[in-house]
Amino acid sequence: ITGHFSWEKYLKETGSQPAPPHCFRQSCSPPSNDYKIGMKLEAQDPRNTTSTCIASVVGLTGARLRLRLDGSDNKNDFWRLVDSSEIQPIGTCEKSGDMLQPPLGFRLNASSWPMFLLKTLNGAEMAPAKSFHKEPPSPTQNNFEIGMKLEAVDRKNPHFICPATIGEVRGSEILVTFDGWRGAFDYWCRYDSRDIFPVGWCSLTGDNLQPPGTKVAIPKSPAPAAGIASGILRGPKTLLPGVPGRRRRKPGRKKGQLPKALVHQ
Ligand code: MLZ
Repeated sequence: ITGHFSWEKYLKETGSQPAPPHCFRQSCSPPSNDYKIGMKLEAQDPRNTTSTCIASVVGLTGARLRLRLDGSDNKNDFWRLVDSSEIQPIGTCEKSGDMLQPPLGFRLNASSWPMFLLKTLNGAEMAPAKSFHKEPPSPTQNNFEIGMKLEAVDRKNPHFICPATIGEVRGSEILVTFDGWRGAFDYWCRYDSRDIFPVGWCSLTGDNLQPPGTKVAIPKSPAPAAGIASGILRGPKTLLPGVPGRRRRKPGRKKGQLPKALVHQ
C-alpha cells in the first residue's frame, strides 16, 4: 500500500525544494497511456541498442509500459515511457529499410527467427500509431542544483519510481541519490535522462511513487577527522534533515568517548 507518502509534508519536514519542471526532459502535461496488455510494438533491444525488435506490452504503470521482447524470456522486462523515442509502431523498421532482429538471448535457434517473426506477428494486436507520443525536447542546459528533490526510476528495480535528491552536479551530469537508502541505489545520469521526473509526476500519471527508505545516511567521504567528529557530535545526518537521528553507541564505548576509528593514533 502506497499513497501514504506526501511530498507536501516531506518537503516541509526536510526543508527542501523540488527541482523546477523546466529542468526535466518530460512533458509538463504527461502523455496519456492508452495501451492495452498484449499489444505489440517495435522497441530497441535494451541489451543491444542497434537492434529493433518486436515487444509485447506485459504491464502498464502510469505513463510507462512494461515491455517484453518476443522470443526472449520473462527475466529481462524493461520499462519505457509512452513518449519514448525507443518505441515505435510495427512497420516503422521495415519502412526505413531495416530488418527486425531477434532479441539478445533469443530462445530458439537463430535459423528459426524468420518463421518465429511471422508467427508472432500473425493475428497480433498492434499498438495504434496514435498511442505513440512525440518525445519532449531536451532542456538547453543543466539547470539542476544540489539538494533539489525529484522522482527517479530506481535503475536496480526499474519498476520503482522513488523520491530522490540531486547529490552533485558536474557539467551535464547529475548524481541522483535516493532518499533513505544510504547511497545503495544512487547513480549518475545526464540532466536530460528520461528516468527522472518532477515532484508530482507519479500522482499526475497514476504511477506508484515508493516512499523514501528509512536508512540513515552514512557520513560523506572520509574527509578531515575534525569534520567527521563534529558530524558525529551533532548526531548522524539523516536523509530527513528535519528529523534528527542518533546512532547507538557500540557496546564497550563509554558515553562521550569517540569511536576508535576517529581517535588519532
Ligand atoms: N527490495 C529492495 C527494494 C529497494 C528499493 C529501493 N529504491 C531506491 C530492498 O529493500 O532492498
